[in-house]
Amino acid sequence: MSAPLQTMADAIRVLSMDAVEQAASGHPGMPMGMADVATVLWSKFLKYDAAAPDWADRDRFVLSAGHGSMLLYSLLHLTGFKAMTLEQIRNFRQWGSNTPGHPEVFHTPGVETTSGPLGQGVATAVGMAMAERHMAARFGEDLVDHRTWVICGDGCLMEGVSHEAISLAGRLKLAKLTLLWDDNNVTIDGPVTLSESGDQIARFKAAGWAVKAIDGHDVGQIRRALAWATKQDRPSLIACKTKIGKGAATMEGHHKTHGSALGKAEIAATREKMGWVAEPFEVPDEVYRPWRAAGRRGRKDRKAWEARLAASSARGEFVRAVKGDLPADAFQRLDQHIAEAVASKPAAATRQHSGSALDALFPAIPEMIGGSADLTGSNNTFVKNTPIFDTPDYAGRYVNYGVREFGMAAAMNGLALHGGVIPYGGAFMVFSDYSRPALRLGALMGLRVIHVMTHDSIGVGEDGPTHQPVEHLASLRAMPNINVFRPADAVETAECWKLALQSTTTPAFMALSRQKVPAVRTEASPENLSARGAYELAAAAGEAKVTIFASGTEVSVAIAARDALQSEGIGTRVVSTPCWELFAAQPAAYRAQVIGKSPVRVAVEAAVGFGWERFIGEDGAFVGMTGFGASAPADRLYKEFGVTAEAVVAAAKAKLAA
Ligand SMILES: Cc1ncc(C[n+]2csc(CCOP(=O)(O)OP(=O)(O)O)c2C)c(N)n1
Ligand SMILES: [Mg+2]
Repeated sequence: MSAPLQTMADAIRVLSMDAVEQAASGHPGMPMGMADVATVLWSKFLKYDAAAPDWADRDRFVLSAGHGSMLLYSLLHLTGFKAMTLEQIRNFRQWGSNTPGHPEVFHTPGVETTSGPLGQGVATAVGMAMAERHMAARFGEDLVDHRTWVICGDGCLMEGVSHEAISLAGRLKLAKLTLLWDDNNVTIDGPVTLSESGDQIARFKAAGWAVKAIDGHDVGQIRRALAWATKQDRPSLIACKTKIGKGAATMEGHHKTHGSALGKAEIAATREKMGWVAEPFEVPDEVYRPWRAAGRRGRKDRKAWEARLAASSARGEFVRAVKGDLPADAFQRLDQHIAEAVASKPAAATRQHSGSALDALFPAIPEMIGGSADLTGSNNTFVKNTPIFDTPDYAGRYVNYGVREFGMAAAMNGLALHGGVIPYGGAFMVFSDYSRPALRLGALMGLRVIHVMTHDSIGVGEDGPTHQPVEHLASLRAMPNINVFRPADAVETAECWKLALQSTTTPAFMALSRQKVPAVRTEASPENLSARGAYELAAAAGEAKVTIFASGTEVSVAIAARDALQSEGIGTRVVSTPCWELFAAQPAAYRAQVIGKSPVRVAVEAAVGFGWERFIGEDGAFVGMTGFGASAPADRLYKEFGVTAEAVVAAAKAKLAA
């Protein structure tokens, strides 16, 4: 290895082992092992400008093996990202630092995605590469022309989501995506061969990738491979044969370097072996010099790009889309659609209402990019005549994600992270279990991603309990920073779509029905009532003795129960609860008013009751599911499981009599 590059890579090694030692926690092995590959990438190939971490046309670098965060933090520091000071490296993993245990996007400038849950970074990067191709098709390669580079480990490739991501990327021929696999034959428990006998290279090849294997410590080979990757007409895998903890005096290649500090003696011996004389957290000027030059390498490109943008007729639209601002007239047609629905009172499944809302939104918001995990017709996610996103021109706005719920959700995170697009994707709600790790990461990152989850209860009917969510609403309502919308009819569905698009830092989960429901919002409202999360839909005639709370398809059940109770002179109000999270964010006075003071409170939802105490208190009655569903027509299931107006009336009367 030529002296300067070797020294540059050693700087990563030393910073990483010292930071982990200081924190007495972290992962030195991976940063040390991939230091050579990362050095060549960040000094010769990656297009970026350390002075402008948010430059829209930068290459994206994803550290899917997030436990190797010190690799990324070292790179950011050495190349001169202002926020990544030595002080931050010194405070690795400490409270208030921007050097958390695993990389966190929007927390640390230069970090492109939160990573650490292995495999997901690969799938997220696929979304970024998709967004790049789409934006390039929309705005031209003068404005959008960058690559996505990923470093992943053995663990990432063992995870199932890697399969979904790799096969989708191969099918879509995402040529500007390159995966650098840290092929070190080590995971925590020992050699990879303990649990793996597959052939990764053959696997990638089979999925349509260009593949190459190199010695990940040979600078010449690394250089040639990276140059080769940029010339492929399909995504590329470079298997980088490395030694974990490369450079460590005695522990090189040992799985123990994966996740613990090397210890004082080993670090001293390693410094000695490297000929590294600087103190911990000191980097000699002659090492900074080439690194800082690397950090400035992209500046000229960036300036030229800025000039092109300034001169471009697409500038306004480009800047707006990248900022994430909606077009001025985004909701014009949707508002009209709401007014029409109030008048025409359409009875249909809420998934169909969602399709109608999309018909009004999709043409007005050109950055929306839809898709579905192979259930397009069932999820009502396709707007007629939309071109499909596909090779070779990628201008299409609908993605055939295939049967890949997790891969789709993670790719949507990547699309949103890349910016300039607003992704939504459909699946059966029960399979949110498959996409859940990406829902969680999207919520943690605070991304505007819209999950269109249809078939939201036993209302699925004949497909039976495997396809009927019962615990999903409760479990998703427990997740921070995700809005779980369960609209009741056409008007609420449109309102919820509007809220989903307006929430720039919170993903939306739309729980939509398979079965038809009557309209419940039959009067025009000057405000978006769903924005309150819960609101009084029907007041009591006379004094309110009973309040019935319901969401989605059970709102009409609540209305029928109210009619029955009122006909017997029992004053009853109905509260619709399309989004608990938004309700929780309302002022206390509003919440108290909506919950009201009626002596009896009943909730009805075709799901488990977990969590409903917040509306009905400990003394309330819950009408819903207590276990899994069954296979039968939906009407029969509602009767058999007792999710009916009669059951609500009986529950209310029992409480009144108690
Ligand atoms: C989904 C997931 N499961 C488990 C972990 C815990 N974990 C972190 S690193 C690791 C081993 C990864 O091995 P590899 O990717 O080969 O990394 P290396 O040891 O080579 O650095 C595991 C199991 C995780 N971060 N994410
Ligand atoms: Mg490994």
